[in-house]
Amino acid sequence: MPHLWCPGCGHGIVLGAVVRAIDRLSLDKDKVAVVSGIGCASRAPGYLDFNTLHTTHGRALAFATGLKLARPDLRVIVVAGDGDLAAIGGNHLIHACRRNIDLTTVCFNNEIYGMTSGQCSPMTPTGKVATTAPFGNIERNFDLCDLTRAAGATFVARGAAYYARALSGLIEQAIKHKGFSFVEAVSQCPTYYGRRNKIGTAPDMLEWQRTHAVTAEKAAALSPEEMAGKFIIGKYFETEAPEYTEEYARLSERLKGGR
Ligand SMILES: Cc1ncc(C[n+]2csc(CCOP(=O)(O)OP(=O)(O)O)c2C)c(N)n1
Ligand code: SF4
Repeated sequence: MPHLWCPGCGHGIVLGAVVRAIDRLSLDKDKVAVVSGIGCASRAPGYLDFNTLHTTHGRALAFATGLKLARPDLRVIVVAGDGDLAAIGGNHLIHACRRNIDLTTVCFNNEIYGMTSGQCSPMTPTGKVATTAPFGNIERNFDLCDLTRAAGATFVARGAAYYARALSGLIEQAIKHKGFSFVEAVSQCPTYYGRRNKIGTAPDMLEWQRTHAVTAEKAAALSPEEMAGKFIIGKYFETEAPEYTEEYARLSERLKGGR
C-alpha cells in the first residue's frame, strides 16, 4: 500500500495497534470517529475506513470535543503527534483531561517534529539534538503520563512500537474506559531523530525501545540510577470520575424541566 511514512517509521506500527484494538472490540465502523491534527502521525486517519477528520495543527482535541458533544454515541479516538498534542495543542490536552470527556487519545511520541524536519517538541529529551537545538536541547521534556494524570485524565497508559501487541491491548482498554483516556505510544523517527542523534537505523531504535522500556513492577525494584534513561510501559493509572457529555446531558434535562 502506498503511504507517506518513511521506511522504518514507527507510526505504521502504532496505527496497526490502534486498528487491532478497534477490531478486537468489534465496534461498528460507522460508530467510530478518528480525529487527528497535523504532522506525520496525524496522517493516520487517511488510511482508515471509519468516520475520519484531519483537522488543524494542535486542534484535534478541540474538534473531537465538539464532535463527542454533538454525537455522544460515537467512539471518538484522537491520534496525534507529541508536538501536536503537547506543544500547540497543550492547552486543549490539559482541559480535555480536566473535563474527563469520553475520548481516547493516542499520542504517537517520536520525540520530535517529524513532518517539518526535526524541530524540538516538548518531548525531545534534554541534551538531544534537533534543528532548533543544534548544540543540544537545554529544555526538560514533559512526562506525558504524569501531565495527563495530574490534569484529570481517568485512564493513562504508555506503550511502545516495539511492544506492539501490548500497546494494542492498552489502547483496547483505553477505548473501553469511560472518560478521558490517554495512551502514549513511543514511536521511532529514524529520519529526523534517530539519524541526527546517532541512535542509528530503525532496527537500532526498536532495539533501544526493547532495552529501555520497563514495566512498573520491574521499575519498582530498580534504583534511580538503574532507571536513568529508561521509561515505564503499561497501565499507569485508572480511576472513575463524572464524564463530561453525561454531565452535560443531565444539565440539559434539568434545564428543560425548568430547574
Ligand atoms: C498552525 C500550524 N502551525 C504549524 C504548522 C506546521 N507543522 C506541520 S506538522 C508540524 C509538527 C508536527 O509534529 P508532531 O505533532 O510531533 O508530529 P510528527 O510529524 O512528529 O508525527 C508543524 C509544526 C501547521 N501545519 N499549522
Ligand atoms: S519523518 Fe519521521 S515521523 Fe515522519 S514519516 Fe519519516 S520517520 Fe516517520
